[in-house]
Amino acid sequence: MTLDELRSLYHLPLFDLLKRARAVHEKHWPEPEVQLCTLLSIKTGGCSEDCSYCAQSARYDSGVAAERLMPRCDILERAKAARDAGSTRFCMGAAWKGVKAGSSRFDEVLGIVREVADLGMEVCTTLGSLGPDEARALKEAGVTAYNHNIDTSPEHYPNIVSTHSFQDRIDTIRHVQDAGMSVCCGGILGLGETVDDRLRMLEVLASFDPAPESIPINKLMPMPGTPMEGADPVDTFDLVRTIACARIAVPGAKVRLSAGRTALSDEAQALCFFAGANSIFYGDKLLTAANPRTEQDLRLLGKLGLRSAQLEAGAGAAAEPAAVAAAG
Ligand code: SAM
Ligand code: DTB
Ligand code: SF4
Repeated sequence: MTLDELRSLYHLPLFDLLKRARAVHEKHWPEPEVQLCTLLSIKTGGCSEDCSYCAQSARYDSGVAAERLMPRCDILERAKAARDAGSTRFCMGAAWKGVKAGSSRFDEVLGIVREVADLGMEVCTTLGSLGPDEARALKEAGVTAYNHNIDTSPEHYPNIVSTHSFQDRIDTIRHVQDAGMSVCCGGILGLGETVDDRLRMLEVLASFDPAPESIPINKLMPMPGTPMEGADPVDTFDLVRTIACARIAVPGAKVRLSAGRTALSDEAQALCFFAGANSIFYGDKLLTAANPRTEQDLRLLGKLGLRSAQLEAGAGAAAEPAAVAAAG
């Protein structure tokens, strides 16, 4: 889908855009289901990169302390709790520029992935940049999806990050695809970008081959001490329009309403689901920031008549996850 096509969609009267997005959504996602993914920061803070929105960069005085890699048994306990609470996907994040095959920390992560994969959820990791060897090793250990966002347009990216390039992000995504993992790739709204930047980001995502399996759309959570601390909040209708365009541009992707839900009312989130969002981060914490409480999310899904998506056959490695229905 081209930038011009995306522009003409984005600027439709809101209800016309929603009608178009809804038709695509119903064709590709006929079930009233929302995927629940749990995030865990397995290595927090102290990151060498300077992403201007991120509390985990060592360059900003955000109050997030640099920690070591979490012990394997603690991670497993959290993964089991996530599964028992109804998550079908467990995503482990590390505040690293990237990982290197042969390093002891990468070997440790591979061991952790093997054990989490045995729990029967989809396993996602987000560890920064990867080369082909690292991507193959993660795939072999049982990672089903790798999250690596492009975050904004190629044009705006250098205004946000100076320690790596947009092309570096694309190279990692290529290695993930070549290794046979699904790509989870999206971005953040609220970084001082224009509407065209958002649409350029979607144009790039829509051009991926294979298409991204999931597209997280984050609404900036302005973190104290970061350069984005005082950024203007994203207008909810802009968020909804962007989600609707993502749904139309990449019909088969799960569109994840990601960071920033604590600042959205139930009604705003309902509009996002209507526009095509069908996945959320589920659990009281994202990486360092707050997320709605699980009971609150189950209550909202129940009120909307949505239910948690179950694992597709073969998506997880082993046992069936504990089945949960969204609370009514
Ligand atoms: N270090 C890895 C990387 O950069 O890919 C993984 C972790 S990084 C925190 C994952 C994503 O979280 C970022 O690409 C960004 O989209 C999102 N993110 C980080 N801080 C955020 C914030 N303050 N508000 C909204 N989204 C944020
Ligand atoms: C993504 O797109 N959003 C998640 C996940 N991928 C790793 C992270 C959100 C982070 C929000 C800010 C924080 O917790 O520090
Ligand atoms: Fe590091 Fe990722 Fe945060 Fe950038 S977004 S500072 S790479 S943890």
